[in-house]
Amino acid sequence: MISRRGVLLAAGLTLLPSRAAAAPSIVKPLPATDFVVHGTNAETRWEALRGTGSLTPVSKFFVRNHTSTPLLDAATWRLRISGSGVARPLSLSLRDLKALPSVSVEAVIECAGNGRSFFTSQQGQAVSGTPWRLGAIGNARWRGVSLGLLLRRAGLRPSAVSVLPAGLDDDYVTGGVNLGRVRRPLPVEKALDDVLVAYEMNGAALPPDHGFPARLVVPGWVGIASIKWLGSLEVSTSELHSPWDTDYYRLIGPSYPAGGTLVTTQVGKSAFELAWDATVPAGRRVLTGRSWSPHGVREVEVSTDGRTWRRATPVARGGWTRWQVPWQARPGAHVLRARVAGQPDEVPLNTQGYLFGAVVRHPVTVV
Ligand SMILES: Nc1nc2c(c(=O)[nH]1)N[C@H]1C(S)=C(S)[C@@H](COP(=O)(O)O)O[C@H]1N2
Ligand SMILES: [Mo]
Repeated sequence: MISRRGVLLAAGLTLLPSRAAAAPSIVKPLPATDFVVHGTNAETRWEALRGTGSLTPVSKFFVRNHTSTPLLDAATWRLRISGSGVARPLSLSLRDLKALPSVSVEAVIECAGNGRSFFTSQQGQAVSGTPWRLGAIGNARWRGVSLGLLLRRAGLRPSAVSVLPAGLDDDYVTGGVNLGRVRRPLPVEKALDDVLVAYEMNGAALPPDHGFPARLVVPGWVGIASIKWLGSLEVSTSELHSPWDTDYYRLIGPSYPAGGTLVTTQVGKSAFELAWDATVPAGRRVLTGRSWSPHGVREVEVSTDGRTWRRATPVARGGWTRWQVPWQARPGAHVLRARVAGQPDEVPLNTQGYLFGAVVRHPVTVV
């Protein structure tokens, strides 16, 4: 791995203090018009998606880094597949990977904690973790090789049960404890279903912040499953674990069993393409937004008066559904709500603030 500083110095660049101070862990520019920075992470501003198509431009795609984006050398990178669950361990170069049959899928990647801040601001509950609003999601077209194909090439044994993908970013150290590489087990059934080892995002090579040269894309599951900067896949005939399934990504709270419930799939959500606390001029407007759910989106409903709901008109479908609805905006303070089937008004507390699937109350001032 080449260090970021080394590359920047070699390229004769200087660190821009403004950006370096904002999120030195992320390589791409993070203009304040497009992102809200939270420590090593950056969330997309929903108003910045207005006028963009269904695919989130890479320049606006949220970044969730446990540490820092590593700058990996494609020429020396290898993906290693090994463990008791495979008969023929593999070591693939990027060239080897690209020589295999590829598939492309449009899918969102969404952090398990997307919407977390609303546990506090809407439900008055304290939770730990990055206080995302709804911008820890992006939709892209990913191209790569089916993980099932790779596992079969490695001689997957019928007795294999777990696959543990690990990233090549730095070890994650928290509270003085080194938890090692970011890694999180995947059951073999999901690994064989629709998971990709992706090397392209929206038709170009994966950018450094999103996993160059290759990442996992695990459709429908929380973002942590989609390990970036993929370096190895351990395949095992016994259950594999990591802190990312034993300690994190568990629903823990009064309405969950002791030890918590493991988080795997995401929950449906909806968002308006409006600034948080937007101020808009009075008059006839068209509200635009997007809804998404691992179960698909059939119908989206919008409420602009706090009481009644009407159907939004779908504009485009895919990884998420874009929709619009007319609104006669009258001066004053308003709360806008949008929901896809199954979104409740409130969700039970979990202390790490995952899977906030309740309807978000979006404040807007009309002048
Ligand atoms: N190696 C590695 N993979 C990772 C992470 C990470 O920090 N390191 N973060 C995970 C989390 S929590 C999320 S939500 C997604 C975010 O993907 P993105 O940064 O491309 O939007 O990547 C996942 N894969
Ligand atoms: Mo995440």
